[in-house]
Amino acid sequence: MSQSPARAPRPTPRPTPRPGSRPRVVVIGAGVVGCSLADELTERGWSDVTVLDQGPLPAPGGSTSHAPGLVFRTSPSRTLTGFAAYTVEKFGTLEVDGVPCFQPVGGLEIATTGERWAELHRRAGFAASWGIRGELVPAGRCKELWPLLDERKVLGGFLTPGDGLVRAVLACRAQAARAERRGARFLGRHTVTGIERADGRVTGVVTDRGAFPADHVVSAAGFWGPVVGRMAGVDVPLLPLAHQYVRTRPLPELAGARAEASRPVLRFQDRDLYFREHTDRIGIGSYAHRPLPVDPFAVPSYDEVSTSPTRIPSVLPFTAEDFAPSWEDSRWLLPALAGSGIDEGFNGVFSFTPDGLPVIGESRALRGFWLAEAVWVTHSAGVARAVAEWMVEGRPRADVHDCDLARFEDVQRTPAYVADRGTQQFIEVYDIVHPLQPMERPRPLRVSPFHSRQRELGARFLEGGGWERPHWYEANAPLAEGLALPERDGWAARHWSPIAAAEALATRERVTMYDMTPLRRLEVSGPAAWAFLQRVTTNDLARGPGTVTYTLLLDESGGIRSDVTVARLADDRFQIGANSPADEDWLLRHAPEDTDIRDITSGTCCVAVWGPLARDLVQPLTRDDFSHRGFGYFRAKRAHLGHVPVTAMRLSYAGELGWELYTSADLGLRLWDTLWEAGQRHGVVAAGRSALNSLRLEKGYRAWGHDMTDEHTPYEAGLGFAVRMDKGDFVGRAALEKAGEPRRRLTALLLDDPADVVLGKEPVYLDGAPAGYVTSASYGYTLGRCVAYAWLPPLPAGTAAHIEYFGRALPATVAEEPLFDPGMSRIRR
Ligand code: FAD
Ligand code: THG
Repeated sequence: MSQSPARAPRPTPRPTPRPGSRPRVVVIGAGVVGCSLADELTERGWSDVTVLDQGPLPAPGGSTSHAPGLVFRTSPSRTLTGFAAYTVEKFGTLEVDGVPCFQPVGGLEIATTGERWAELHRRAGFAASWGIRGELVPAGRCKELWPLLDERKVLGGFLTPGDGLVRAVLACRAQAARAERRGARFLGRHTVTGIERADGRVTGVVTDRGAFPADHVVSAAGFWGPVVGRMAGVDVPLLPLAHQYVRTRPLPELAGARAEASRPVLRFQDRDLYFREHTDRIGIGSYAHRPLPVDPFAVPSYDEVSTSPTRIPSVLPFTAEDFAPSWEDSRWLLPALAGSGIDEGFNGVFSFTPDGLPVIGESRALRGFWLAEAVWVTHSAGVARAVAEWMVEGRPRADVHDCDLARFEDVQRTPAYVADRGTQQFIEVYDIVHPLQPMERPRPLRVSPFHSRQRELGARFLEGGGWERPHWYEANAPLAEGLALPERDGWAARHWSPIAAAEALATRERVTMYDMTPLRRLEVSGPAAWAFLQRVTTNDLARGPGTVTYTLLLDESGGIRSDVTVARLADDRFQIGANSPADEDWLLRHAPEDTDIRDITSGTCCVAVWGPLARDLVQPLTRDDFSHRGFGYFRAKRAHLGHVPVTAMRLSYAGELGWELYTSADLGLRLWDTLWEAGQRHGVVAAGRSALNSLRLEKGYRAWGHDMTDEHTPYEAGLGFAVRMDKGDFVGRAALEKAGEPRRRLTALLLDDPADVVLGKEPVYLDGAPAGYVTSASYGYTLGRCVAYAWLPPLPAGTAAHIEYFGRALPATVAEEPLFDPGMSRIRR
């Protein structure tokens, strides 16, 4: 793993109801997550832990009870890879009665198509980026590792020696025993039926065998999460689906095998299959069948099913017809199976979320109620450690924002959305997914008031946060004719068009309109609003109404929670330009009672007019002064543009002259049309996010969640200019005071060859050794080179590096920032 710097853990901010004593914790669920959590909590001194499960221990009948336990650590998500790496590290040290909980047999993913072979190169890149050892191996080596393979079908494989098999029930026992020695209790056959609360805080749980008072309750209920969530009044966005697993009859080829498994766990993603050994049999898991959703509210209890053939609640009867094509595919790859057959099979249930990631964190509506759900065995120990740190120290030490319960928009928590997206995640589990690939359903979900105009202009929409977001407009195709752009490879050309280059250049040369409606807007108001914002941000807000300030939200240990703009619209009213729903969550958790925080995104809209002719476009529409003197950089003003009252803010994520223009949603179309008409004589064009991403990277503007997270301090991220240590105290200040010289920096790289393009998350090598990873990247159309930002040790400009892209080493050079317009001559005029 890339090392995160040791930061001082922050003391838990929540008052425990019984001062002086250890918090009482109830964990619901004794699967691999609940058991791991009890171990992690008690290790941190929280020994008053009670783990309750409705089923009998140690195998109470959840997904853990039958998981075949394959662990592949490599993932596009750095967070998930970190969770898995810790699981392997931890379970590798555990055993029960001399039987190890982890078998380090290695992992092997094979390709049978050219597209998959390329994808394995990309996955090898993720592994290198996140610090996982792995190598691409030829078909012959795959055959050596798995002699049953038909070598002629295989193009090559990706071998990760540190992966392997977890004995999940054993890992539960080992961790439960350790937790019990530290004081934890594990009680089987206790069904939680209610969550008790007072004053917005959890106070305990009710079971069929009595009540258990608690200061913290963690739902580690696996796919029953929504059921427990409902008891607490918390929407848990996960969908349980059944997934097929079979064991073959003994194979003569494996006769005499003594170990339970000795060959790498095998993935055949081209047909949605995976394989492991069970001594002389093969276990086969399939995601190839139709989605089989399960209603968690209708799952029978342990006792109801204990006499049925399936015996445990998380197992449904095997539907052989669904497995038939997978059996054919398995025989195609492993011809020895022809002489065998399926001995037993089942449809096992586990959780899928709208984005395929776990759901962890504390509910804001019910403090002290935590979720640790939709977690694979693979990630279980890592998730448990993060949740334990969060509970005990106030925050996880590693970045977990992509797993945070607070990441979901309201529209992403409806049962219909969860069902659509959860099903799609099942279908896509092993698919090759492009970083820009939009969801297919439900679309369109959220549209801005300009949607009809955008469609008329041939907008190519991708999706983010449920919003339809134009990436470029086909109407601008003529502008792209004759542009000399390097040819792109098929992958980099996906969800991209040369039209984006034309839109970016139009922003630098003339004037363009961007739909910024999806940019999250919060209104913060009240008599204490200023003091509150001053305390939770890094920049000095001691400026009057009409000012806009770029600033950071830090956590107590100095990590960047977000970067936002704060517009002071009146003495006690502010508009925040934010990044994700987690920002609102963060502010609400810190705000005093009398400060009102409202998300106004949905009822409002925003068009940005950017480019050297922006003033020529806007000024004739209004009597308000839009001159440089009358409307300075990073200022805000109420104004009238034609018939439309707007809030105008002079700033630009594109790094050009211009304004963000906000109005209410009902007037949005009128605003768009007004600007469009006025812009005709200036050659205005609509421009999309593809162009904007390029422009912001040329200008060095960071994107939170990609370029920096709470693992990074402002100084490491190159955002020290937004921190005013002399402004008085603020959240994170004390930690920054102690921060030493940065040991790594967010570094701008320019690719040497103007024809090369990378997309993000690729490993960066210095002197041939992995040294960091790309956070975001785009071709810079003004610069004529690809710009890539990367986390690297501090390096002087001019240092040579290379970026690995699908196995190719692309030369790149550390560049001086900002790459474009360092004198700010284009913005401040
Ligand atoms: P569970 O093990 O389901 O535990 C939740 C517990 O909560 C249950 O024991 C349940 O009884 C209890 N509970 C629920 N409601 C209540 C209540 N009201 N009161 C008291 N107790 C309650 N993952 C991998 O990493 N690798 C694999 O190879 C793999 N293969 C899989 C194969 C199959 C066929 C299946 C079905 C899953 C597989 N998984 C795999 C996924 C993995 O099994 C699960 O994600 C994981 O076990 C979930 O662990 P958990 O502790 O969250 O949930
Ligand atoms: N517009 C508004 N709010 C936002 C964004 C936006 N909030 C979230 C996100 N985007 C914040 N990101 C940035 C990044 C850079 C700048 C603005 C928002 C920016 N920086 C200048 C610079 O770095 O030179 C100015 C900094 C300064 O003067 O302090 O403009 O797009 N409303």
